[in-house]
Amino acid sequence: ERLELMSNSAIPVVVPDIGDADGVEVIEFCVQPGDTVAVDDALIVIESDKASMEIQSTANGVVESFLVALGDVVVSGQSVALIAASAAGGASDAETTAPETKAPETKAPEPAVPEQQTEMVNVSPPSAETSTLEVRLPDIGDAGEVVVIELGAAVGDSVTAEQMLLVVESDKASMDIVAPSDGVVAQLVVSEGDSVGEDALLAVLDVATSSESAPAPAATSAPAPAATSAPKVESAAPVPVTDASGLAPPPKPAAVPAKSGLVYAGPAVRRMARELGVDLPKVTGTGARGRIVKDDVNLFVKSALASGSGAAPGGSTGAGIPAVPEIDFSKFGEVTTVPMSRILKRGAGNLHRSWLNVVHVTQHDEADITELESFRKALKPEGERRGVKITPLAFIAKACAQLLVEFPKFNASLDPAIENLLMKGYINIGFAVDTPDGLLVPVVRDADKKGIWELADEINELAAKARDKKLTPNDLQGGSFSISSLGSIGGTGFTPIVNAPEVAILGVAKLAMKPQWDGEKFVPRKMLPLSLSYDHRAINGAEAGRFVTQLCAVLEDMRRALL
Ligand code: CAO
Repeated sequence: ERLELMSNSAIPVVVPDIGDADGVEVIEFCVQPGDTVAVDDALIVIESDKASMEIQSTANGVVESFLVALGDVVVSGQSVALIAASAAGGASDAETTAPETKAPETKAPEPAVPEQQTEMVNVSPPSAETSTLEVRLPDIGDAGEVVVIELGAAVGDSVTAEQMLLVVESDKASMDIVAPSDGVVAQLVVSEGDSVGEDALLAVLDVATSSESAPAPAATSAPAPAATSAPKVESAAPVPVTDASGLAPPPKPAAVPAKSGLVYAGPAVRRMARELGVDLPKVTGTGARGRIVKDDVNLFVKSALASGSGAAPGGSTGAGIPAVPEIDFSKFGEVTTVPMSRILKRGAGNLHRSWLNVVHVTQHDEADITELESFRKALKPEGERRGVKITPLAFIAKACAQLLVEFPKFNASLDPAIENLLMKGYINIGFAVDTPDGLLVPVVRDADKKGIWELADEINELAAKARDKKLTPNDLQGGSFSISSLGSIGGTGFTPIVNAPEVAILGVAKLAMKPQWDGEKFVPRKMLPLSLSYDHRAINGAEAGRFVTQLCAVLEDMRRALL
């Protein structure tokens, strides 16, 4: 039926000779119907569990339609797409016919194994426990010669059956060459960049023949016996797709080396990654079955550049974080651009850095501050006389300072190597101040040595300076613990972001009158929600639980701050 729909000028693109594979899956469409393509442009990617291949256009023109869907199993010679050839750029006869008639290029003569390497193959002498197994390049269809683009194992490595040993690539396909059995790599006959043809000797494995002992690593220094003396246990040449279905699932991660065995990418993507210096195992694949597509590599490079860590970041922070797509919001309505203030921009950078570095956990609790609130209200007239406004924050800061003496880890920092805790002999509490220009965190120094009046006075003064843009750098430095209070605004709780390199921050939400069970009946109590975010690398959950429980106890009865 589909063929009936073909227009006269439509040129079918067929699956080329794919070696021994009797069926592989369509995993990606590289273009859409209607797209203009040129000869050799990738149209579709097909993949088995060991090889992937791009099917390229055989004509210049426009993609009229695809004759297969994602997930379809295809075979050699099957038509997969129709190209409406442009007048100027039709395909040649040879290109439009099925590959059976497209004479495959003469197979590469005997594999390009240099003489010296041939000798090396035989240096692993048979022993009572081991024998050798040759790994040769399987039938590669009409690819001619392929290039070794990646080595996944080194001489002396123990490998398991099906583990990737190396990856070869033609201009259209890449293929994992896997170990045919468990063993030890005795020889790697090829290096990255070598061109090899079908049946070329690639590697030699020492394979245990005794069930008791694993094969010893290759004895490369052993004298080389005659070639015929190395018994060939079996035909070791793996083939691209030998599964009955041809649709075996991707190899299990455990069976492949971490370096490259998890990489699912077509030849064009591999080439692109090599050109850009991108380490493909670090790229998250968004294609079918986690396959890496060109967009993934682009995104990886973009975000690596955005984080200032280069295209091939060696695990530096921020690498590989997918960039948020840029959207033209004006498509949806009016948009006005408002420059961010310097404070906002700097705050954003600090918050992002903390967010990415700190292993955040937040411990929540509620403190019964009914008595504390009565006490605070009772102090108000005195506060007016002193000219000091006294809010719950001064008491919370006092209680925290007390707790930080008791739990010094919450006042510490991690050293950059994450090998030591840097314990501080001072307790300086920063508190978040909301200003029209953004968030500022001035610091009350030596909070543990100050009384409530002094703390309240200093908090008011620093908050006023923050709002009046009068804070000095000194006011903003040296904090060892932070408090973020949204109590005057509202909310039942929130998860504050640790102000790294500090390791803990207390979030305070709005107190609420709540029924509490006093053992006999429910009584109305003023409950203050507290949320302690902490860096789990420095502090464990039990410690955080104890800290917050004790903090509640102190706030419930401030006399404890004297103990
Ligand atoms: N529950 C109920 N009421 C509270 C409260 C709480 N947890 N905390 C404060 N209040 C009350 C105060 O008692 C005061 O009322 P009274 O005058 O009747 O006593 C009123 O709310 C206003 O307090 P305030 O805001 O003037 O003072 P404060 O000490 O509570 O807060 C400051 C000072 C600077 C922390 C605050 O002004 C501020 O900027 N908060 C925002 C902090 C912020 O943006 N955090 C988020 C940062 S992102 O993590």
